[in-house]
Parts: sequence; C-alpha cells; structure tokens
Amino acid sequence: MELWFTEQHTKDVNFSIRVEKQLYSSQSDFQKIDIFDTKEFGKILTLDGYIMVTEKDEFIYHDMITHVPMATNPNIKKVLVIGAGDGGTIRELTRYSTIEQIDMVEIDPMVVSACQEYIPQTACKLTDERVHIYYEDGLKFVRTKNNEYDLVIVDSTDPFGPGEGLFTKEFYGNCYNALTEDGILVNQHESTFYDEYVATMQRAHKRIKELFPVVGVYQAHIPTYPSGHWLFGFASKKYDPIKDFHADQWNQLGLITKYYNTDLHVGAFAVPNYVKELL
Ligand code: AG3
Repeated sequence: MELWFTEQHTKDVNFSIRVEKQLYSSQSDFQKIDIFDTKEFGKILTLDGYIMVTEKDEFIYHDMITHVPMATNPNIKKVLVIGAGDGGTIRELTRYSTIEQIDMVEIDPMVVSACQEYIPQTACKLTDERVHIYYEDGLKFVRTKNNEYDLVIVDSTDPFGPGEGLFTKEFYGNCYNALTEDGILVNQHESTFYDEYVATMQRAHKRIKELFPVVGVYQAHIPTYPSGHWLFGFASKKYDPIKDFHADQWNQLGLITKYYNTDLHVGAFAVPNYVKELL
C-alpha cells in the first residue's frame, strides 16, 4: 500500500509527496510533529501537517533568510533567532566566524530533539559553542531585550497556531527595541499567490513598515511551500539591502552556497508587479 503525505495549500489545492517511511510522530505541548522519509525530497519535517523543512529544498530558505542580512552588514556579531528548531538557520549562521553569539528562542523542545535525531542535515550545528538555546515563547523573550542584537531572524511557522504571535505589532515593536541602532530584522513572510494568505501577509507587512525606516521584501523559489513562491521581509534601522550592500566583501569570505549569490541578492528584491501592488 502506498503512503502519501498531503498538505492542504488552499481549500481547493492539495500538495502530496509519496512517503517511503514514517520516522517519527508525536504530539508535543504545542503541535503535532512528524518526520517522514521520502524518495523525492529526502526527510521532511511537518508541524501540524504543514511542511517546514525538506532535505532537498531547505537550502533555499536557509540561504535566503541568513545570507541576505549577513551580506548587507558584514559586522553583525550578535544574532537572535526566533523559532528555527530544525537548526537550518543556525547552521548557516555558524559559518560566519565573525558572529560571536547566537541566541535561539524555540518554543518547542521536542522539535529540536526530533530534528537532532532524524534530520542532522539541518540540526548539525545546534551544539556550536556560540549558540544558546532558550526554550521559551519568542514573543515573551523579546519583551525584555533592549539595544542588544545586530540581527533578529524570525524563522517561524505560519501565522496561525504557535507562530501566530510572531506576526503581531507588539512583537515587531519589541524586535525593534531588541535591535541595536543599525540592526536588521528578517522574517519569513509567507506567500501572496493564493488569496487566502494575502490579508495576513499584508497586515504583517504594514506593521513592520510603520516601525522601521528601511523596509522591503525579497523572494525565493521554494518548491514545497504553498505556490512555490515565497517571500522574506527585510526591515532595518539603517542599512539598505541594495544601496549598502558590498558584494565584494561577501564574496571574499569564500563561503560556498548552493542557492545564494550576490547577483541573486540584488535580483531577489525585484518582485513581480502583483506582489508590489499588495505591499
Ligand atoms: N518556516 C516557514 C514555513 C512555512 C511553510 N508553510 C507551509 N508549509 N504552509 C520554516 C522553518 C525552517 N527553518
């Protein structure tokens, strides 16, 4: 008998991947966590039935959420990462020897332990000595932080369930306060292709725009996320991701990346007209 994992992308669209084996399934205090092994996408992590990570395409998301801000300001030393229990964002950040401290705030310890056991491809650098993991609600954690971080990355789930608070005005305001005077905030910004997602994303974008002087979105092609067209939000107190971007400096680091490159950095901020109209 064939086993398929199906995520409902809209009420009229399903996305399915054939599963070779279910490796893990558990209900945590926050969500249902499943890990499947699949032929086409390798191991996949789903939370409450939504795909978070697949071994085959996670490099796209993690390259874009990490290297775009890091290349915009090469002097980033202290980073706060909200969510990110699979470890992919941390793996990319730890490649920068210039980063001194990474605080990761993940609400669900079971996501971390499941990924450490079954998806070492993303979880491999969670033990780096610069990484401090706090098992707390990111929304609460940022309330007490002031002028501390050069970069905040919000690597969250969708804006419903445990991740809902990470799209609120209160949260973005606290992120603003947590950042240093030249700080950058990057978040996973959902997709605007399907109408069902548009209003939520627009609301979140508007909230960020009201707080930060520099705001933009950039895009990537992520095959396993709804519509495959995914956005990231860029907000900063000072640096413009294009005007202040020094491609040469990043290229001199010699990092080998499978998706990100400095031409793509610039191109990713050129979004389609239908997206521009919504912002
Ligand atoms: N976080 C964003 C996942 C959003 C996907 N949505 C969906 N499948 N409906 C991914 C976490 C990776 N570190």
